[in-house]
Amino acid sequence: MIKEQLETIAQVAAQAFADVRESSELEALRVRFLGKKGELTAILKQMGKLSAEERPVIGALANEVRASIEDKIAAAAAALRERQMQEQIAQETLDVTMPGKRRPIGTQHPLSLVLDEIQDIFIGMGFSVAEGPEVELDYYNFEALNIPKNHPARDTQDTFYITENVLLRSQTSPVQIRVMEKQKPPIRIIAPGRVYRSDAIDATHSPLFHQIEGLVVDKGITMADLKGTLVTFAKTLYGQDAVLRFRPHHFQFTEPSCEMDTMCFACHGEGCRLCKGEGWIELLGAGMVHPKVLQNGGVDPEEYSGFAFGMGLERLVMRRYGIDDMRLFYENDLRFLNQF
Ligand code: 2U9
Repeated sequence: MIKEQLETIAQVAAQAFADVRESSELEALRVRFLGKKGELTAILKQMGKLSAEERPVIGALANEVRASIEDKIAAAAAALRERQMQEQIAQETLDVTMPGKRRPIGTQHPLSLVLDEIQDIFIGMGFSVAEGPEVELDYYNFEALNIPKNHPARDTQDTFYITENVLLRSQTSPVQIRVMEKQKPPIRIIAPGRVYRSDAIDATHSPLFHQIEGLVVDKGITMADLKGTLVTFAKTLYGQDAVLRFRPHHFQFTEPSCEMDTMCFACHGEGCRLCKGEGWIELLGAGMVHPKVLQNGGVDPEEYSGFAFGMGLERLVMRRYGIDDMRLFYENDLRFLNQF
């Protein structure tokens, strides 16, 4: 009777271990046959009822069945491990012939591209880059620049006022005033950055745009230094064959003042759509720093002189790449940005 039970268990076990798919399944089978309440364990508990001559025979058979079940457990465990490893290898197999997943990499924004180029040119001429607050005091943005309260020049650039005396800077010139206050001449800096004017946004106007201004203050600085520096800048940016001219102009914070134009690269002065028929394209404004402005910066105009300049970055970049709508710079349309 026990003998048949043992043989049955051996067959059932052989069947059961044939297609073990999961280690949890294997553990369940081990418990089912060899566990405390296992089927083989249950039979072994009946050994006590056997006769003295039967016990060794059944005992040997029982050990055989146990050993065969343990072998099957070990074999099934090894098979499970092997299969899991194969699955893992299959999963991790890297088919090096597969084309790589091209990670979309960012590009430099066109404004940053040209700003870096312009900064490198001036750094190459010994300038350093100065920065300052975009939320500025009315004093630094206007009064220190010889634009007193209720001066008409204030209206030309309608300003974002936060309070009576706090505003969003409408040009980066306040940075230069702050530098003059802190640093004695010689001073040779450029001040790039965001500026704000409450213009309605359209293809050529934006309430936020970027400027690069510059300032040189030292003993004996003349208009010749201004022209030499700005011609060198323009010819480095646009090529040695760029044709440039200076036109008299007026700014509150420089005297004398001028604007510098380059001959239109498209029509070579004939006049076309790009230069609005002028034949010339305005690049920047400049001038000798007004003595009052030097004083406001704590610099003695009797001992020192200086020149300053300013340019709008967006306009330069639009001309460089033939972009006719400055809103493209701010709308983050990847179809536009990925071209750079
Ligand atoms: C100090 C003294 C003088 C900065 C200057 C310009 C001329 C100029 C325009 C360029 C295009 C503004 O964005 S724009 O419309 N700026 O033409 N800016 S001179 O003069 C200074 C600045 C600081 C202490």
